[in-house]
Amino acid sequence: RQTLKIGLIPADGIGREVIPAAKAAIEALGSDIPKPQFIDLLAGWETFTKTGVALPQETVDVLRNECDCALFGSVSSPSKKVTGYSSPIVALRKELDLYANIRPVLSVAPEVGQQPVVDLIVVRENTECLQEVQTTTDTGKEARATRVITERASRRIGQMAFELALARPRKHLTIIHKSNVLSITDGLFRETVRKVPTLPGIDGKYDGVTIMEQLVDSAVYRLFPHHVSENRVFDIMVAPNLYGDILSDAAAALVGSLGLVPSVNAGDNFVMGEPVHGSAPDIVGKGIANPLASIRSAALMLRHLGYTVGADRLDTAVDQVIREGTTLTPDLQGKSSTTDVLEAVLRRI
Ligand code: NAD
Ligand code: K
Ligand code: MN
Repeated sequence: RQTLKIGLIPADGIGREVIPAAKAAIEALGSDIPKPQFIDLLAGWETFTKTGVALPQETVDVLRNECDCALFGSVSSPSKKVTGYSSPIVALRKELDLYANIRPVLSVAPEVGQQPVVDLIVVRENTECLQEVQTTTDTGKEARATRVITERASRRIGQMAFELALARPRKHLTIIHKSNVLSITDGLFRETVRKVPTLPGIDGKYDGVTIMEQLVDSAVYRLFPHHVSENRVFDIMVAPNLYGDILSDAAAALVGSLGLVPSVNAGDNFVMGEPVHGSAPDIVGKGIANPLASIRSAALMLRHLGYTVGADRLDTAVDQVIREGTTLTPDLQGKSSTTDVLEAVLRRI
C-alpha cells in the first residue's frame, strides 16, 4: 500500500471533538504507516434531522469501495422511537459485516514494565441479538423484542475469541451467557462457542486455551474484585451483543473512565475503530472530552491492519500521558482540555 484510505465518521456529540484528535495522532506517525488519506463521511442523528436518513447510502458505498478502514465517533440516538430513524452504527456493523466488536480494557501500570492491574478484552458479537417490533392490540400498545442467536454468528465470534485468547499470555477464555434462563438462545451461543476447538481444520490449535463460563449477572459482579484472589478472573470474555455492550461499560469503570476504552468493529475484510463511549451530551461543546479512547481506537485499527510500529507509537504515547498524570481531562480528575491532551500525546509520538 502507498496510501491508507481512512473513512472518518465523527457522527454526533463529542464524536466530533475526539475523532479529529485521532486523525491528528495518525497524521503524526509519518512514514511508520502508508500516507494516510482521510475521507469525511456523514452519519448520525444530525444527519437524520437534516436529510431524513441516519446512514446515507453514499457513506456505505464509499466505505465499501474506497476505504481501507474507518474511524467512527458516536451517535446521539434518541431514547424515544422516532419514525424512520434507526441507529447508523448498528446498521453499519451489519452492512459491512463487522461481526466482532473487540474492546480491550487496560489500565496503565504506574511504572514501565509493570503488569497492569486491569487487562481484559470483551469480545462482543456485533451483528445480531435483539430485534424489536411494536404492534397495537385491542388492549393497547404491545412491544416485543426477538432475541436472535445463530450458530453461524456464534461460531465466527467464538473463533475470533479463541484466536485472541491464543495471542495472550494467559490464554483464558470466558463464555458469557445466561443459559439458566435463556436456555435456547444463550444455550446455542454457549454450545457453539464451546465446540469451536473441535471444528474441522482446527486440529488442536486451541488446546492451550482454558475455557470458563460465567452467567452474565455474576460476571458483572466478579468484574469488581472484592478480594485480591479475584483480581484477574477474566482474560478474554466472549458475549452475545447486548451483554457485551453492558459488560464493556462496566469494565470501563475499572480503569477510571469510559473515555479511555477503545474498540474495533472487525470483519473478515474491513475494520472500523470506535471509542466505546457514546456522544456524552452532558459535556458536549465544553472542549473537555477525553480523546484517548479514540486515539487508542486508531491504534487498534492500525494494529489490526498489521501496522504494529505505528500502533505501538500511539499506545506508548497515550500510556506516557496517563502515567505522567499532569495533562488529563476532568473525567480522570484532571484540569486539561481535549486539545491539551492531544498536544501532550502528539509531543510523545
Ligand atoms: P455516554 O458514553 O455518552 O456517556 C456516559 C458518561 O461518560 C457521561 O457522563 C459522559 O460525559 C462520560 N463520557 C463518555 N465518554 C467520555 C469521554 N470521551 N470523555 C469524558 N467523559 C466521557 O453514554 P450515555 O450518556 O448513556 O449516552 C449518550 C448518547 O450516546 C445516547 O444518545 C446514546 O444512544 C449514545 N451512544 C452511542 C454509542 C455509539 O455511538 N456507539 C454508544 C453509546 C451511547
Ligand atoms: K462510540
Ligand atoms: Mn455501549
